[in-house]
Amino acid sequence: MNIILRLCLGLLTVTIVALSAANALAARTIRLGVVTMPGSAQYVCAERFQQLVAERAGDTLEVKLFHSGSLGSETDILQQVQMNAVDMAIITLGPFDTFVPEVKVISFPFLFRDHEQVDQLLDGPLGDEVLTSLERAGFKGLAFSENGFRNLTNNTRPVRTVDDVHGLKIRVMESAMHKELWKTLGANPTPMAWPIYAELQQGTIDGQENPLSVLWVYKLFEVQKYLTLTGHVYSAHIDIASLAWWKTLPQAEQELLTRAMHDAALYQRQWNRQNVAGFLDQLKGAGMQVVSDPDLASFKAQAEGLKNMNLFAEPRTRALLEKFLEATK
Ligand code: EAX
Repeated sequence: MNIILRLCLGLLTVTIVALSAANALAARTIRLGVVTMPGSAQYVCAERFQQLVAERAGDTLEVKLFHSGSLGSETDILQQVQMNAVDMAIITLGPFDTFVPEVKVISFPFLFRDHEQVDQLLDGPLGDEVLTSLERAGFKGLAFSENGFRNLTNNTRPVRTVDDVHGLKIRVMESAMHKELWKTLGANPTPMAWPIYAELQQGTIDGQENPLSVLWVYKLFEVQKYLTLTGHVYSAHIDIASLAWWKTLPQAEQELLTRAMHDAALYQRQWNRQNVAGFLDQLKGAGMQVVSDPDLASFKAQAEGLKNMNLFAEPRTRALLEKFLEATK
């Protein structure tokens, strides 16, 4: 054989061997989306998950994080997960209710007594029932991490009783349940995607409601004067995968990812809870005026009305609400 041809064949063989070795070594990329930025509650969970997957399967799987609105709003991310343009996501529970109505039950106002009760129910059969229900919309539900208990802030007046809410323009998540809740409490709610700093600054809205970590991380204390510790809704995140994508994974990978997300969620909930008191001190230090003991009975009495609204009329939603109300009695 001609020497040149032989050299060429040799080179080709070396290239093919090198390419297939590289292929075997290259980890497959999992695309995971959160709407919020580094340091936020969603991101802390995502980052921990990324770390755990690297430790446990770093030579086969690699998690790439998309954050800070780079994929659009939480509703946009959910749509991308449905279509498997994104593989996984950590999303605040609110926007899920337009995809699967019964998930809103977890956000029912004043449902949970404390974190212990949250963990007991969400990590038990009722939580599993919610995770499974997501499959109807093309999501594989893996675990619950959290935003935390939500509190009201506004620029108009200190809110001490539900009467003080009257007429306030409050931004709510893209969720039917949150909109209805604030209407019932007497506010004028406007659904808007996250983030909302500019709208608060410009005065398009008077207030908003979110857990303390969000007020701190997104510097909302710069554009909001009054904070009331209402704790009106426990705001979970649901940590999901695209069901279509999930079904293509070998069982061992499904198990590894489920465990990693579960561990990340437990870690993140502890992180969130340990930091609540610190965030409150920092918000006070930054000049927010805090009403720490509002008349919650007045809020609860009015929020009760939600139970009998159309929001919960759909049979599966009704049945799940009854179960959660019974379990938290
Ligand atoms: O974490 O849109 C919201 O109010 C959410 O709480 C947001 O994810 C901030």
